[in-house]
Amino acid sequence: GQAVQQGPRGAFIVFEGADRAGKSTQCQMLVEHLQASGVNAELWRFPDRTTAIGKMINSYLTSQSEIDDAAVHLLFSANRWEKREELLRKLASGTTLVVDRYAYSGVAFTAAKGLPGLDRAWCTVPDAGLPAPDVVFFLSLTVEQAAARGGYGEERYEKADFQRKVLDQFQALRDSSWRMIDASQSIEDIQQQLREQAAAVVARCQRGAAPLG
Ligand code: DGP
Ligand code: NA
Ligand code: NA
Repeated sequence: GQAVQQGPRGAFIVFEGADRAGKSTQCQMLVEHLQASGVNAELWRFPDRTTAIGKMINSYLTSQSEIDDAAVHLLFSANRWEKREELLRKLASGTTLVVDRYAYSGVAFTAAKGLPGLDRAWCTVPDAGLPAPDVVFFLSLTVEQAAARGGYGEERYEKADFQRKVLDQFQALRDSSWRMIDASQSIEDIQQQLREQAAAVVARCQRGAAPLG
């Protein structure tokens, strides 16, 4: 149903970056900090592997299944669309959402494949109309720095050459909502910067920010 807003809405905070940049750790810490500060906040992530569509995505990422590249792109997007109403409802009811990846990953990871027809313009279309975040924290880390941290995991996209292409795609997607965070700093230093910037965004929403684009 239609989201009915009664008080100030929550902030829609997205984390983006290549694999191994530390997004999940920082998201978790930020949500716990917000909650401890009295902010009603929840941690979300995309892909959400718990839904029927998310289970197909999980099977693809762990190489238990092969799915056509265009088709899996649409599944990742559908996984965001299927959460749209709940996302809007939560924000309208005053809950701040800290979201580990969103549509920027959707475009970057498919466009990085460099397949004919699946360029950035094509990749962007299915996500058009999803709510735009208030802020995107981009955790910036080179492939060499990620490798120095112990490297990548076993999932489909976790290869240095591919991650380099993903980073190139992310560069092209950067917009005015992005805040670049140097992810080579210590966990504590990164978290401190995130807390300061997140507090400003949450305060802006509490004062009555513009509706979500
Ligand atoms: P994560 O659970 O955040 O580690 O993400 C799993 C992997 O899926 C990771 O390599 C990033 C990639 N990914 C996240 N969102 C999308 C998307 O919308 N499309 C594609 N193609 N890949 C995505
Ligand atoms: Na990953
Ligand atoms: Na994800």
